[in-house]
Amino acid sequence: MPTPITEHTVPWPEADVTRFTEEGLWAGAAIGTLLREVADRDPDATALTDGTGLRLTYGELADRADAAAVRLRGLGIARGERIVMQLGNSWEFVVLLLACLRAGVVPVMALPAHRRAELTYLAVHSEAVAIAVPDRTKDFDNQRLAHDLAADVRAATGAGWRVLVAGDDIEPGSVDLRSLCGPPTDRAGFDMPSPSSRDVALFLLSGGTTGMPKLIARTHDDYAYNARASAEVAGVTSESVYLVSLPAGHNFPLACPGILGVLLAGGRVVMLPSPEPVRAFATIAAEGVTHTAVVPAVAGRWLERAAEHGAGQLASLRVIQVGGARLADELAYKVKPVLGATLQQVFGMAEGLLNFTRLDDPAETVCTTQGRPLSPFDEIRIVDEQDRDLPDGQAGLLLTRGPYTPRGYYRAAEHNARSFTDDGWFRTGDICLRTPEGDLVVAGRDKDMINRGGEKISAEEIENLVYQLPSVSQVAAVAMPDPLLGERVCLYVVPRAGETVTLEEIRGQMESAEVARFKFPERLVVVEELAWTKVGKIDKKALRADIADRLKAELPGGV
Ligand code: J2J
Repeated sequence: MPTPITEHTVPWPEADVTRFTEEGLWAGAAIGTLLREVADRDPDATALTDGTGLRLTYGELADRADAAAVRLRGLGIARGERIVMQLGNSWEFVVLLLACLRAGVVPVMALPAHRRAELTYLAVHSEAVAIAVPDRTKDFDNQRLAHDLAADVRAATGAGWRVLVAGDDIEPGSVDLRSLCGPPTDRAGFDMPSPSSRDVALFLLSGGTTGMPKLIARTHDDYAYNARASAEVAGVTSESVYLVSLPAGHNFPLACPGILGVLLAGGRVVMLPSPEPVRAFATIAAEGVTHTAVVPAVAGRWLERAAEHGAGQLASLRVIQVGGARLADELAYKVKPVLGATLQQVFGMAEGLLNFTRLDDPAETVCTTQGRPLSPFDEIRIVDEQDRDLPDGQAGLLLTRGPYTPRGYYRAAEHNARSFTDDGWFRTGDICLRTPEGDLVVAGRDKDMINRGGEKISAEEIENLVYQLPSVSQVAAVAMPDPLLGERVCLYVVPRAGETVTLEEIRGQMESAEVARFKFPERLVVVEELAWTKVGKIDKKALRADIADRLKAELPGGV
């Protein structure tokens, strides 16, 4: 039997639980129960479409979720057990998610780009008993890989392993998700006990500065609040139509307000597999989309498309949220004039704290800051290296505590001692300053991570993989600036004496290690020695400056 989750989570202190509940932030109900209540109030309203003609009303969606919850139990997947979710942006994603939230089965939100290395780690670390995947994506056979993981997972956890597949090609031994998530076959009432509101609802993945992403256990209470409060600040109501085009398992499109916030408000969710502008614009026009969320790199592509072909298709779009990485002020100023929608900057993290610019903020605030905390109960400190508070206007390390920021990562006591202060403040690793109006500006980062267009890559993870090459003596992974994605992975390598190292070789190594492709380094700088700081650490700041200089010099007219 997998270990109960509670053995490895860090709960909020009881005094906070009481305060958040008494203040009405925490609803004291499971998310699945809250969604059932929304559905019962207006069962005929449309809840979910996917641009291909599928349309589910709230009644149909809730009935399917209930039926799927019972079917999960029928498969032997019990309350509190974990299931790795790696579905694309499809209706099955939503139904299975709601089924889990109803049954108390805990999804672990993998990303579509994850491959064997990440999926094995997630399954083993969470002691998952099942995985949900599409049959395939483009040229990749997700179903095959899901089955191939079985032996490793069983060996590590001793648990069973079910493979749930969405698609046309269901192999023997796979569970067909379309029928699992299909309409109920009998009218018998739903008989499953509701999970406790303080139970873990799902696991999100941390942006990652360590070897592998940490798991973040979000409870029903805190995550429902996260979603509902985000819906309010984004102006989402039952009239809203929200387009999901980022990977749906990411916190941003999942609950900020995302799928859950929009459904809890009685609005409509539209699932689209990718944010590619031609199809996204057509879907916005066809579905009357009012709200959506993108990363800065996508905002840039949408701005280009609209500048060339006009924004006529975006007439219904009222709010475009942009977050996940720093949006350049120049791009921010173009959003409203070119796309016609109000920009809302979102500076968030799967660990909790969310900052939003407000819809009625002056243009300067919207375009030059990353907003302010969502909740009046969010606490923020900006401190120096010794944890001393800094005055407004001065950049420092951002610490936070609050009603939807858990007090520790899952199963990571040692790491928690570094990432959280003794009194429960989370060290975000972001360097921010606060304006006199209370808005935050993200000025940098004090964590060893590369933010590739919103995809977070741990430098340590890449370095560990590269060290497996015998020709490598020393390696450092750093962010190099990129006009499209903001940052890409650049490697500095010192080869062993007499050896050579090439980028192809390194990428080949990553390929055979079966890690997600977005982590593959895109530039190699071979050096005789690395820069070191006075305390004997690799000087990544100097390396980042070095690659930025090299890139500048390569530009036409560069020095
Ligand atoms: C600068 N850096 C940002 C921003 C995130 C909403 C939006 C984003 C995320 C997310 C999220 C940034 N400007 N606007 O979960 O719900 C960087 C910071 C932060 C890290 C968190 C959400 N928005 N970042 O990106 O967990 O460095 O969450 O600490 O993936 O992304 O990454 P992640």
